[in-house]
Order: sequence, then C-alpha cells, then structure tokens
Amino acid sequence: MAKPAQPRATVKAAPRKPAAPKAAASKATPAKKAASPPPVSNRERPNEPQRYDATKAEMLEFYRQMMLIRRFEEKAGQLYGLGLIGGFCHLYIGQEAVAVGLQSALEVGKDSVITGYRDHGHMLAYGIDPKLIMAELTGREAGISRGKGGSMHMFSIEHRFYGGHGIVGAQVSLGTGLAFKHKYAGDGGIAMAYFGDGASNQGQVYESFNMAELWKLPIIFVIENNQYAMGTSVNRSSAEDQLYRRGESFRIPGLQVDGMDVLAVRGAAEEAVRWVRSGKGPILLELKTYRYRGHSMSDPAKYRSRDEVQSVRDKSDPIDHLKRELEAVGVTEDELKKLEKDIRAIVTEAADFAEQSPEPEAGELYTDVLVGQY
Ligand SMILES: Cc1ncc(C[n+]2csc(CCOP(=O)(O)OP(=O)(O)O)c2C)c(N)n1
Ligand SMILES: [Mg+2]
Repeated sequence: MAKPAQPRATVKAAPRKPAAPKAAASKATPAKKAASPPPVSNRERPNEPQRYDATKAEMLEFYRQMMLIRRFEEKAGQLYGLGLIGGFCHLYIGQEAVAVGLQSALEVGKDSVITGYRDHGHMLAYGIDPKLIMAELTGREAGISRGKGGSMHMFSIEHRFYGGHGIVGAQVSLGTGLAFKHKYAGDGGIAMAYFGDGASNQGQVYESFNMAELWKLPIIFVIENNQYAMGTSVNRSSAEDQLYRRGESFRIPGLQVDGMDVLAVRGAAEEAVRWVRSGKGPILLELKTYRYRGHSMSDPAKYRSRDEVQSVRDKSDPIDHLKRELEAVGVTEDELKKLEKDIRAIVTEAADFAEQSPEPEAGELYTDVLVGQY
C-alpha cells in the first residue's frame, strides 16, 4: 500500500546520498585502507526554503482559491454523473494546495505554465474565468477551447497557460520548449511544467532535463506526486521513489515539499522562482500530495482502501489545515461561511452558464483541424 502524504510543515532540501555500506571485514581479504572521503559537492544549491510568512489577507485568498477549486471540481463530478460532461474528466480534489501555492508566486502573463490532463484546478488558480472552464467541460461554444477540447485540452494564450495535455509526459518536453523561448526572447519569463509521479518515469522527461540544464533554461519542473499513476502506486512503479532526486544526474537540484500545506508550497515556490529567474538553470520540485477521487471519473479505485483515503482527508486536508490557521489569527466561522457561500454562488453561476450555452455549430467540426502536409 502506498504511504499517504505525511503532513509536514517544512520543506527539505535534497540530502546527500547515504554513504555506501561498509564491506564486511574478513581475514582472507583484509579490509582496504579507508576509502577516499565522500566527495564534497562544489555545486551551488538553493537555500532551504522557509514556510511562507503570509499575511491574513493572503491566507484568506489562498483559502478562497483552494475552496473554489474544491467546489468547482465537486460540481464537475456531479455534471459528469448527469451526463452533461462527456469523455474523460480528471478531478484535482485533494491537490489544491499545489497549484494555488505555486501559481501564486508566478507572474501571470509573463511566465508560462503547462500541465497534463488534470488541468481545471490549475486554470482556476491562474485566475481563469470558471464559466469558461465549465463551458469547456460541457462541450459548449463559449468554452475556453470553443467546446472542442474538453477536460484535458484547455488553453489560455492570454494567461500563457499552454494546456492541458493527454499524452503523459509530453508537457515536460513542451514546457522545456517554452523555457527555451523565454531564454531566446530574453523576456525575463520562466516556465513551469507540472507532471505526475507516473510521468516522471517517462524517457522524454530525462531528455528534457538534460537539455534544460545544459542550456540553463529557466524552468521549474514540478512533480505532483499524488502517490498513484492510474492504479499503480509510486512504490510499485519507481525504483527511486524519492522523486525530488530524479534530476541529480543532470545536476538539477531538487526539493521535496509538503504539497498539502499551501504555505510550505509557496515558500518552496519563492526559492525555486529566485533560483530560476536569476539564470541558474532548472530546478525540480517534488510536491507530496494525494488525490481523493479516482484517476478519472470512470475509475472504481479498487487499488486502495477507503480507509487510506479517509485517513489522508482526516489528517492532512489542505483546506482544513489552512482553515485552522485562519481561525488561529482571528478569522471567524461566520466570515469563512460567507466566503464559502460566495464560492458556491460562483460555481452555480458557472454551471448555469455552461448549461445554457449552445453547443458549437456542426460546421465547427471542420475548423481548427490540422489538415495537409507538415
Ligand atoms: C504516453 C502515454 N502513456 C500512457 C498513457 C495512459 N495514462 C493516462 S494517465 C496515466 C497515469 C499518469 O499518472 P501520473 O503521471 O501520476 O498523473 P496523475 O494522473 O496522478 O495526475 C497513464 C499511464 C497516456 N495517456 N500517455
Ligand atoms: Mg500520480
């Protein structure tokens, strides 16, 4: 069984490799003289990230964004059940602190973001209109990809949000291309490429790591380690399951972060952005998180127990966690209830807007299609 994400307030920098086990002493082959001392790394490392010291207003804003993602995704699940959303639908419930904490450290319109198919939460965290996202999910003309992309293929060039990709790992190479563009154009922007624990075993990820470090590209590689790739746990699929170490042989520093604590995530984001924006090349973040729902809406989730999911919800929920902190700084239950009521209204409005919007005209089947030779 996979180990659920442990609640940790701190972010830890990659430790040195443990020393090789000592050879057993034997009379026949006397132990060699002391081996050479472990090499001292001459590589600069990012600073140990600190948990972000947020103001009350910032904490409320993080709470609002995480709650918006949660309620939006719950509604999407309902609409899927009613047959209003077709095709695939991968929900982000449980992982909210990752997108909210990381996006909050980026400059919208200057930096680029790319992710896989679990993309609705990222779009919301980037400030994209929930109505356009819900309309896309339901295949309506008003959707952000004109109703032709659906859950997995959403883009907003205006926000420099480049999808939304169904090919596992493809966004890592494409994201590296985005970083190349920033460097080539000298526009000061950086790229952030999110991918899953499953995707982190893909070959193209390592080709991208190599180029990114070689050319010192401005990119933050983000592994959202939600413990599962469809029905396969990290422990069953990954020889090195400490995924923040996956960049080491390319000289890319890695940090492991508690992805259930939005302030720890933001703290790590600050450090990563500082590193990358100052021209030091790529950095790798592993966010330890957990998805509460199945891989997609059609996943019966037989590979883990209900108790496992419940225990993460009870102990590490990112929204409950922040709620307790807000209460500790004097935010009242009534204020939080009001905030939640407003969010429910936004989500209802998005769903109504989507349901009332027309589907694309049949002729749209023949537009936005790549035809011919290339
Ligand atoms: C190249 C490729 N191989 C396989 C698949 C099928 N597939 C879709 S999602 C998925 C699991 C990916 O898991 P992970 O990267 O951990 O992301 P998560 O779903 O947990 O967000 C697989 C194998 C695919 N879409 N593309
Ligand atoms: Mg995963």
